[in-house]
Amino acid sequence: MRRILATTASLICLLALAACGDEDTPASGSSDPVTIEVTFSDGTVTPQGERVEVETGQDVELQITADEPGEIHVHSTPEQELEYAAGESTLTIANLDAPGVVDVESHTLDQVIVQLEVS
Ligand SMILES: [Cu+2]
Repeated sequence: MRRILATTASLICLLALAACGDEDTPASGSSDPVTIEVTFSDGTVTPQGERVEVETGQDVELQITADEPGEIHVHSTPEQELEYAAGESTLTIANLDAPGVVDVESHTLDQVIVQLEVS
């Protein structure tokens, strides 16, 4: 009887492990960052105001291509200002710890690049 119970337990364990590795990543910051490609060119930015879903504690990586250097303003709490150079660079937005909508803006262009829906 005991042996059967033990076998059942390890079977459940295996199933749980398999399910875990599938899709649901924990929101503990150990998940991969969300990557967003951002292009600055001729005074405009792409994307513009696009909504992107992010989990609490998950980092966002902005892969920037720019024709001029500039600064990105992240309306998180506290706010973050991130500078980028002309050419290609990667900026990381971290510490998205509170649920809500966080605007990511270029004040140079006065445009909203993305809105992060942190949940
Ligand atoms: Cu701003």
